Amino acid sequence: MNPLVAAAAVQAAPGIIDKSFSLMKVVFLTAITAGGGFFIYKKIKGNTKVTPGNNLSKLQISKTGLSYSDSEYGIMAQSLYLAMDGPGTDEETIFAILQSMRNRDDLLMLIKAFGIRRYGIVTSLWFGNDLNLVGWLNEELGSSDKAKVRSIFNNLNVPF
Ligand SMILES: [Ca+2]
Repeated sequence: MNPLVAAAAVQAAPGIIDKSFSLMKVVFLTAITAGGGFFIYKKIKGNTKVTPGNNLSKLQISKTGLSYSDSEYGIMAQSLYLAMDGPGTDEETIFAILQSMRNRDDLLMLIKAFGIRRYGIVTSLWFGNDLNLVGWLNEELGSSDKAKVRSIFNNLNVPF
């Protein structure tokens, strides 16, 4: 059940239990049920794809050709996170950042700076999966945008 529908149903029902507590409980249980189902689905579906960032500590990056500073990769990674976390997707920001990657090492640094972040259903704080940048992009983007990202990655000799 949609949490909002559940909340409305609880609010409409007369009860001896404190309504706000009851409402919180229903929303929480709905979230657990939905989150649990999603988690199990993801576990069954699996993530067998080998992408850079699956093993961040082994990512070989030559620092000599980098176009940006460490903190700039950090800021860009955080901007990507904010463009994807929560409802909706800010595709414009995602592509602006990805297109500013000039070489393979730039993109690998961005992937490393993004690291592994919890991807949730509603926000990153809710139940979800730990994913790298490639995993996040795959969750957030539609098929035509994924194709665009794939060509950016592949042009820089990075699998997607
Ligand atoms: Ca989102």
